[in-house]
Amino acid sequence: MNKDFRKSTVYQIYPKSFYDTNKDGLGDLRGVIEKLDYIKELGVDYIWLTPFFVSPQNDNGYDVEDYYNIDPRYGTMADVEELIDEAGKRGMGLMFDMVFNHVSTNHEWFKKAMQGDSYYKDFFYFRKGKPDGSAPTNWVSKFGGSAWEYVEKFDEYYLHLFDVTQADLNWENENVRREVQNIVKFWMNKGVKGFRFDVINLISKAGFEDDTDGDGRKFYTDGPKIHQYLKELNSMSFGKDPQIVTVGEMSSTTMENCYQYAGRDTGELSMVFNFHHLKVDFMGNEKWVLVPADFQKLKDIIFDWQVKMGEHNAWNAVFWCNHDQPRVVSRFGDEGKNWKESAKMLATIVHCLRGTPYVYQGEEIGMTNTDFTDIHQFRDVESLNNYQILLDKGMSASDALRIIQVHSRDNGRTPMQWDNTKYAGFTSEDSEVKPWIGVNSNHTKINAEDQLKDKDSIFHYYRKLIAMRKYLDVIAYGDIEPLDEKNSSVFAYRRIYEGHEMIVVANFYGKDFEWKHTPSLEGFEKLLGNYDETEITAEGSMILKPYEAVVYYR
Ligand code: TEU
Ligand code: CA
Repeated sequence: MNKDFRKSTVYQIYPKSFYDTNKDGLGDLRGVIEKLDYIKELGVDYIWLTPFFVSPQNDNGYDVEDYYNIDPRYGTMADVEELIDEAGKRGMGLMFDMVFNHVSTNHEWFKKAMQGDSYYKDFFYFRKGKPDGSAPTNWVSKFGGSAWEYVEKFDEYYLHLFDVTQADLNWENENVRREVQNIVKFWMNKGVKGFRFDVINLISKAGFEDDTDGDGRKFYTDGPKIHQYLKELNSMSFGKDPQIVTVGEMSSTTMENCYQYAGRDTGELSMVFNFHHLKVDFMGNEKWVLVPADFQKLKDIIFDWQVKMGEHNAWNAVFWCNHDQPRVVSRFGDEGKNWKESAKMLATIVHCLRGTPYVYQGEEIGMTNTDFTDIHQFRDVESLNNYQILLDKGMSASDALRIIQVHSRDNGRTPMQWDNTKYAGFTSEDSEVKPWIGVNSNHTKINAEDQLKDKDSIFHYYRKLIAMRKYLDVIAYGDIEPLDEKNSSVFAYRRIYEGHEMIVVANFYGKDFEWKHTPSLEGFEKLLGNYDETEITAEGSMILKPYEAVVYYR
C-alpha cells in the first residue's frame, strides 16, 4: 500500500461514539469493521482511531493503563487484527493514537512507583513541595485546578498536566523512552500504517518554576529537548519504515518549532496539528467565555501557517473538527436554513488547502453541536470540571451551562447519526442500555442513510473534494496565495503548481455579497460549488449567495 500523504485524506473515528454492535451502549471495534465500506465510499486513505487500549476511561481512553492490550469494552486483539486486515483489503491504513505524555495512574508503572519502587518512581515527576508545603509550582492543569497532586506517604507531589489520573511521564529517563519505542514497534508489527501522537510537544519540561504571568505552559510547551526526543523516536521506531505516516498533536506550539516537527527533511514527523485557528472564539487562551468568532483572525492565522509552512517545506494537517472541538457547522456555519450550504462551504475551504485534510466522524454529514439542556447530560471531565470552576467563581448555573453548551468537547462526541431510528442507528432500537451519551434529536433530519441516497448531500460533496485532491496535483503540491485578505465576508485563495491554477472562493456568511475584488476568471472552468449557478456581473464581480463556495481551475 504505497500512499503519498500529500494526496491522502484521513478519517478520524472516536470508537466509543461510532457504532455499537453488542448493545451495551458503547461503540466498539467490531462497529468500525462493520462500517468500513461506508468509510471506503468517502474515498479516504487512512483511518485514525482514538485510543481503545485498556483504560479506566476517566478521559475516554487518553488515560492508558496498558498499551499492549485492548479495553474489553471496545473488543479484543483479534478484532484489532481483523480491522487492520479488512481496512487494508479496502486500501485504507490504520493510524493509532499514542498517548505518551502521560499514563493512567492505573498503569503498572505508576502503581509500582506508588509502592516506592525507585526504578519506576523515576518514570514520573515526583517533586517536593515549596517550603510552606504548597505545590512545587503554580502550574494549572489543562482540565482545571493545580497540575500537582500531593502523595502523603512520600511527602511529594506528582505532575499531571491533564487529569489527576493522568500522570506525566519523565522523558528525561531513557528507560521511559525505550518503553515508548517498543510500544510503537509492537503496533507497527501488527500492520498499523501510521500514528497520531497525543500532545507530543509537551514531553520535554524546561524546569519546575512558578509562572508569574501564565498557567505554566511556557515551561513545558515545545521544551528544550523536544526535537532530540522526536528524532530519536523516529530513528528507533517508525522511521525504519518510510511508509509510516505520523502526525503530532501540538498544543500551543509555535510555527518555528513546527518547521522542525514537520519539515520534509528534519527526521521528525510527517505533519502537525496546531489549534491557533480554533481559538478565534476564545479570549486569549481562555476557552470558558462566550466571544463571537473573529473571522479576520481566522483567515490571518490559516494563511500565515499555510504560506510559511510552505516556504519552509513543512507540512500541515488541515482540519476544523476532532473529538475535542465543537462541530464546525454550529461554530462557523449555520445550523438552520443554510445548514447544508454552510457545511459544504466550510469543507471547501479546508479541502483545497495545502496540507493533509482530516474529516472527523459525522462532519461528512454535517452533524451539529449537542442539544443538551442540563449539565447532567454532559460526560466530559474537562466540561464538568470547568462548569464547577465557573460556579465557584460566582457565575449563575444558566450562564455556566450556556458556556459549556458552546465549548464542550462533548459537542463532538454524541453518537454518530446513521439513520432516523430511536438511537440514530448507533445502537439497536431494542437495546436495553441507552447510549453512553445522548443522541442528538436532529438525527431524524441529519443522518448517513439519507445522505448516501441523495447525490446533492454533504456526504457526496466531501467525496468529491477527497477525490479532487487525488487527481489535481495543484491541490496536493501547489503554493498558496491569499486573495483579498482583508475582505470581511470572503475567504478566498489561489493555488499554483507547474502552470496550473486553482481559485477557491467562499462567502463565509449567510447574506448575498457582491465581491468587487473578484480576480480574472478568464480561461478557468468551474470544478465544484455548493450552488448550481454562480452569478457574475458584466464587470466581472461575483454575486455570492449565502455561504456560497466555488472552486475554479485552469
Ligand atoms: O488533547 C490535548 C489538549 O490539550 C486539548 O485538545 C484539550 O482537550 C482542550 O483543548 C483543552 O481545552 C489531547 C486529546 O486530544 C484529548 O482528548 C485528551 O483529553 C488530552 O490530549 C489528554 O490526553
Ligand atoms: Ca459495544
